[in-house]
Amino acid sequence: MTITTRQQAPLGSGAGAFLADFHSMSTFGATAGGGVDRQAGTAEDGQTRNWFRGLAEGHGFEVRYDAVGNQFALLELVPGAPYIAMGSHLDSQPLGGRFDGAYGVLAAVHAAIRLQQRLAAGGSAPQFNVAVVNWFNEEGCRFKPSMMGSAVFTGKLSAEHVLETVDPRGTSVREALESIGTIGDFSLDLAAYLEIHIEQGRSLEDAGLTIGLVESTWGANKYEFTVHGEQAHTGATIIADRHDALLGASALVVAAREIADGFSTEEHAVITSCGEFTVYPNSPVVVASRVELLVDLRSTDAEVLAAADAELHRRIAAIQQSAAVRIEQGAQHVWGAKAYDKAGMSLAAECAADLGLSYGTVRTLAGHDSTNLKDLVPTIMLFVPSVEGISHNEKELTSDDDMLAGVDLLTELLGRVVEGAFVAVP
Ligand code: HGY
Ligand code: MN
Ligand code: MN
Repeated sequence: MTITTRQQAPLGSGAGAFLADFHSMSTFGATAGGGVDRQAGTAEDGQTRNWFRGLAEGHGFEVRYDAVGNQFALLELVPGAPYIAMGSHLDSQPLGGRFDGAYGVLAAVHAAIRLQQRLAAGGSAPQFNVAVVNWFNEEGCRFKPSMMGSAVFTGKLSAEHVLETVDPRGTSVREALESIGTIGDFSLDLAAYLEIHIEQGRSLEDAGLTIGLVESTWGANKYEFTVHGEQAHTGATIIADRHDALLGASALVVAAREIADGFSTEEHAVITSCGEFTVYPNSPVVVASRVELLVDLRSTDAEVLAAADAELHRRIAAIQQSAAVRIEQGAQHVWGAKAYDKAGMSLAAECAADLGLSYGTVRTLAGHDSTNLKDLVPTIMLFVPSVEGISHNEKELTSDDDMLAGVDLLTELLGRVVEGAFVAVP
């Protein structure tokens, strides 16, 4: 891996250590295609968590876990004071990229280490403690819903419900966390939250910017549907007698795309997809009895999203008739199009300007742990560019220079936040 220097942050500021750690971290669950596969609560997730624990403990942090496996690396600077937390997630999608989430956790711990070194060298007095958090199961692939650990932390889901949630093989979150030994009873007194993440889109790259200041989330509605049909012989059953669950489910997938095309305006796009689709019994000679699928709808505008959602439900009623199936709606996971803290964005902009980094405002299409945290405490969300916007893909890439610029910015921002520039000590 090559280490490049930039004018704003010459080597010696820990750039080499960051890149070496990023390289080491990326070996856990490494895939042949250059990505990682470490779904929440798997052995590979456990290995990455243990590695992160060793890194943090090696720098004098204390590592603790809460009831749903959120991992906290604590740097106590002011005994008894609340914490400024920074973090993201170390779990990945199946055949995911090396940067999604993991970059943010590593950037956060390096920012905290740099702050620790600055404070040891003298300077201003901190008013807060610092925690680096690896939130459990942000990705939501093995266990649904996504952003699970941060949802419990912010009171949106109960720990009991989450611990009983099972993966497709029937293993519960509790069993998975116990098997990797990362479950505890810690709770954190939190004052503010900072997160840095790769953009996972192409707007920063297209604009030639290094830093995105996230001004708001897109709204998202994710639905689990089960299409019920009746198992039959694919050859011997006449069409009129069929209740083909696969036909109904396919119509639903096509309807979702048509809704995205039909409801997007120049101002407010609608994005829909179906990323999970399971056919039963999935035999070449059997008309499907059941299909389980997950459809998501997203938009920047709450009214547009509501209109798209209403249309989806109209289409479902029509598909039930035309395909002679029954469509049942199960769990849903919804978050709103909501703004991040404006004062936090201004503070991050000041820091970026002082470091000579180019920046602009962006909205986040993807959900992040900060999507939950911002509803609990003042939150600042930052992006660095993704090459060609590729994400949830082994080819996901962010340049070394951009990663290092993000660590520099997070360090600067953390230093000011810990001095009281964002939130006051209660
Ligand atoms: O955007 C998502 O759906 C995921 O939670 N990151
Ligand atoms: Mn992520
Ligand atoms: Mn992701």
